[in-house]
Amino acid sequence: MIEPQDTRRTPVPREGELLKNAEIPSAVNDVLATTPILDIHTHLFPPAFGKLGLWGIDELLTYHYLEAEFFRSADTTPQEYWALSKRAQADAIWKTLFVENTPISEATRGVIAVLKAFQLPTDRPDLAEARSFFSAQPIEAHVQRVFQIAGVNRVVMTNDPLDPQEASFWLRDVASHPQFRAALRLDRILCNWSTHWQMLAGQGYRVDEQATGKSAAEVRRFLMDWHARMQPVYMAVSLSDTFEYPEDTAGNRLLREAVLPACHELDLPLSLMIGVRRQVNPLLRLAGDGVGRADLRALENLCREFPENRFLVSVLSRENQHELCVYARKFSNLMPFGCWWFLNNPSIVEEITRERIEMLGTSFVPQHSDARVLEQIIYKWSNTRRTLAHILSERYVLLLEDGRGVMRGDIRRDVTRLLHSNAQAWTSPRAPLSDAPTQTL
Ligand code: HDL
Ligand code: ZN
Repeated sequence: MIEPQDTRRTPVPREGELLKNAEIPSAVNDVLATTPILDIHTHLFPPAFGKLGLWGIDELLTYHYLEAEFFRSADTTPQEYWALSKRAQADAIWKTLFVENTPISEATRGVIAVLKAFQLPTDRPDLAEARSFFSAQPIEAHVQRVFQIAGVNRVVMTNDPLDPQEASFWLRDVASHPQFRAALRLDRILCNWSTHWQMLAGQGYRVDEQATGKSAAEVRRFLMDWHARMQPVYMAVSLSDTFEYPEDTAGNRLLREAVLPACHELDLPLSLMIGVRRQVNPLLRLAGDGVGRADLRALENLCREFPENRFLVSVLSRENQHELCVYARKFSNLMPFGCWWFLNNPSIVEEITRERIEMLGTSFVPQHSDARVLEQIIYKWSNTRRTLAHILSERYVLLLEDGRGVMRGDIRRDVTRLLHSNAQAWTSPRAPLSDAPTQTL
């Protein structure tokens, strides 16, 4: 049982002092509130990428999580909704989910938390005041303010070299931003080779539809070229729930003969995000994806066959979480990360985080925001701190009761590992043989 400490009368213990049971919750909260976060997976872009970087109230409200909820409560069909302007879509979502209904879902409450963070009213019948606030924000200063409120010091983007809109920025040598690091996303190559192989051929890479002959070597050359442009901190792919390895497919051939050797040569992890059922309802567009339980023996085979490669792994099905923890105990080249997408709800985050701590201690990355709109990192990370706070406090009280004292310094080391240094260690070049300083994230 944890008794809340009344901090008004008692001084805050120093880093090296043993904590009493009642001092643990406030120590945990203090440390969580002051530990900078490295957000290892987002869809955010810095201002230099123009309209690819989403921010402001209209983007917050037309988030695909909210669109999915909107279609359940509105008398608007998807076809009618998609014909509306972005502003009209945001107005419709605000009216349906925030005025005519109470915003108590995770995604609706998140928008409320963002408005509150900027001292904006949260109960207005329309968006006039919110719109005038956000439109008055100079974007670079706004980015700094959002990162500061969220307690985030770096984010990793999702960068698709075969997205013509995004590629045009990279090919114009877009300025890098110290708080936004790249991740080289490979879905079009590894999951949709038959649709996209001609894009590489058109750029001068000697590849063919079956990914035979020189194709693997040429895809590896493509990866090296884009590594030079983007300087990614990992490569990544989102895989369906039916992903099998080994299996004789073009994607698996390129995974084995191009991507994993390139990751090893560049000392980069490969992020595998497994369990999506793409477009179960295409009418909902980005909101149309679902989830399926995957066969994680594919992951087991990859970790065993490529012991020199590092795998950053997030799985989408709640039913796959426990086995992911067991695999992480078997393979130290496997780093579980995040409570992804449909799992990023406190009821499930709590269960996943508890079993990870029970089986892995602090050797995992508990969360990523997956933010698509800049200001989402504010609520996604305050929710994570809220969930982590009581789980960690309980662990420390259990440790005390089992016979080992806990100092604030222990908590700081543990929280830093969970929120920053595990991700940092896995996304920075490992120390080279020489003692030359390495570029860190
Ligand atoms: O594939 C991914 O990176 C997923 O996160 C999808 O982008 C998904 O649409 C999403 O935004 N989930 O939160
Ligand atoms: Zn994502």
